[in-house]
Amino acid sequence: MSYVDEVLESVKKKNAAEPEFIQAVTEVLESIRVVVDENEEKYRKAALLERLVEPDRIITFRVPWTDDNGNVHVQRGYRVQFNNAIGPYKGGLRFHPSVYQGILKFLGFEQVFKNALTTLPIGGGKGGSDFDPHGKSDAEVMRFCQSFMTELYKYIGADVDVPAGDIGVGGREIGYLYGQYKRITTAYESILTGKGLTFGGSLIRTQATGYGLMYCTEEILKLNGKNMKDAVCAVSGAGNVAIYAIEKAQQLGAKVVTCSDSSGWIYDPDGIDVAVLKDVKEVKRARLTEYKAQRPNAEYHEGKGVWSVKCDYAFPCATQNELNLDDAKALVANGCQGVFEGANMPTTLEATKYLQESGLLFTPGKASNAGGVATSALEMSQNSERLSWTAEEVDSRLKSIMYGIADTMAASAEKYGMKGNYVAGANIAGFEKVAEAMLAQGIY
Ligand code: NDP
Ligand code: 2IT
Repeated sequence: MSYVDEVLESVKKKNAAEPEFIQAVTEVLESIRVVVDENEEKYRKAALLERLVEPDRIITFRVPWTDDNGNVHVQRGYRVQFNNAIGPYKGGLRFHPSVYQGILKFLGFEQVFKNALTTLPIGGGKGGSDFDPHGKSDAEVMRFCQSFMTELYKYIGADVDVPAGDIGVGGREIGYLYGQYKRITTAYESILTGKGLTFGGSLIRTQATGYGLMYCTEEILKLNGKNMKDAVCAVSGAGNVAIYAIEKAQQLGAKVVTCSDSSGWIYDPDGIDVAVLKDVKEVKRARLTEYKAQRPNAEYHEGKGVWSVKCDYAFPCATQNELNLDDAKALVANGCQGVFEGANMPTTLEATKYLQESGLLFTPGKASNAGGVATSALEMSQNSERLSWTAEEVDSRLKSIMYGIADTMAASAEKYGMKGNYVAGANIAGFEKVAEAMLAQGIY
């Protein structure tokens, strides 16, 4: 049996209750097969793949918090420190009721390769909790964040592990978490990114994932003789990534006609009004029915449906496995020419395969959404030199990092005879860097 198949089999056996982790590992190992086959003896001797698929450590802890009525609740908190071969662990915190160890292991694993692709010195990690911020008051969210950090602070550090936001964790949560770290330790350190602009945050970090997705897409389209001008786009999600993806797509001349949240979705034939969307989601923290109320021409539908709309390009920006085989078939039938992932692993393995075989352009989240973590690393740089850069400076660095990622994955795919297969290109390029660093540092 090949080395890849042996390790995959063992991962499936050992992690049977963690389907998302198995899915992420399968995608990566399948697409680095060519490189592994070429180096089988060297990698086997160092048990490189076995070490790559096992997190350095997983920390889990109890997070008790009190609601506004005085009732005590207990949540689970986690930090998965996956791999620090190329830099301190770096990756977001997710607060969502679906969070369990398997979700955070898949996200941490993806983060290792994503962070390698940014070219910046950051390793991979992820954390979070099954806490649901929806419908909670600011005071409840604050008490939860304080309790979460009271345990997490022991395991993080500016040169050790630097968390940031993800689903359910934005500027408000990062502020409360940072305040508690400072209160416990008295130290003013760069232990979180995505901080507010008045206390060490970086300009453009809020926009970075969505903007970066569009910069990466621009470059991939350019390599294929296409562009965003007048393209009709479908975006899912209505959170941090989706909002700024829509904003940048419109700046590039496209028309984005959809967005969604966990209750329903919007079709706005005139193009999504970003100012209204920001007011609904960032200020009021309301549902998309509120968007419809402010935009009478738009349609609101309950449930899922974004991928049924006719579009040139699609950008899944909500959550994992939100675009399945049926959705992929609908996109292809409607003439869609490209799917560019803003979320982490939003497309199922079979949908990805179908889209690629149907000749669509397809970029994996670990490449196309790397702008967020890249700008987090730029925030760390600014904190280290105790300076803040202008928005233009950060944006121009973000742009060149994203163009670079697009070019790197295109070149890697081509080098291994898989021209246009950006999934393979991204996984191979990320893997090669991490593998070299791990081999150089001995067995650990
Ligand atoms: P937010 O919490 O800001 O927004 C998430 C959006 O997706 C919301 O509209 C939410 O709807 C929707 N959503 C979440 N879970 C589900 C679900 N199970 N079913 C349907 N809709 C859902 O998160 P982000 O925008 O930050 O993250 C979105 C994706 O991008 C995630 O995959 C994340 O890992 C990834 N990502 C984020 C980065 C960042 O910097 N923030 C960087 C790189 C990737 P509702 O509010 O109703 O729950
Ligand atoms: O998935 C991701 O890359 C993020 N949620 C951002 C992580 C970070 O450290 O900025």
